[in-house]
Amino acid sequence: QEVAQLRKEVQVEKLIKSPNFQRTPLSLKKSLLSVGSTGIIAEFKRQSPSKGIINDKVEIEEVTNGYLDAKVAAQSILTDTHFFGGNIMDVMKARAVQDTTPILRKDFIVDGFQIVEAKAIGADVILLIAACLTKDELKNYGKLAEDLGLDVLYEIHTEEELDKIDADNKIIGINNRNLKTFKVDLEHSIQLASLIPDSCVKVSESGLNDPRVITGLKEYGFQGFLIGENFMKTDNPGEACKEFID
Ligand code: IGP
Repeated sequence: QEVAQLRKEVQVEKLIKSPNFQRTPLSLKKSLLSVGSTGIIAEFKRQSPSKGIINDKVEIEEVTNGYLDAKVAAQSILTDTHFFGGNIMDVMKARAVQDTTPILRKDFIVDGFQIVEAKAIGADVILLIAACLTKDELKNYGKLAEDLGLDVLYEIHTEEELDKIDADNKIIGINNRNLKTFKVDLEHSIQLASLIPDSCVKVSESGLNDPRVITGLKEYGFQGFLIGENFMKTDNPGEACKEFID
């Protein structure tokens, strides 16, 4: 155990020396509040546990350029390999292409190391999933990210999960997909929206496949919309994204 701890410390030493670690991260909150158009967070997702392979042809660089061309508010990139076929290189490659639009490192964060790593690979934002973390972990990881200058997207799916977060001035994402059953229900966004304090920025996540749904969700105060599959299932995700941005 001591060896493992030591190894981790050595790795952290290395991470903080990477050039991206010196860079000032971009703010997701600012981006969502300032885009004059629909605040789309467009995701790069090769595969998922519910759908299998979604797209194994497109490259991260071309998708990044396409999303930027569509004027997204932010990019989301899955770095989980086991379920989503992603990796941290995808974030590094996207960062090498653009430094104007926030990048969310999308992963199951269960260790502070992953947060330091997120900064080192050039991400601006991390995801903290309330279903996977205790109240203390949410607080401590949130604080660590904040200290590093990273924004946090707190993801919830139920009212109990919302209660685990000190929900003031936060970016809160409501996942319409149940992570255990994979069932998508937009009612999650609609019902939980009213319970989230006005000081927060509200993001609706998953299963969004029609611009009219987005128009509807704006009525409930949503300012961010996280969309993956609907774009990634096409040959040209950036082009598909344009239809959602007015
Ligand atoms: C995107 P969709 O249905 O548009 O592809 O969903 C995003 O919301 C989804 O990938 C997601 C996710 C997550 C993946 C939301 N929260 C947590 C892994 C872990």
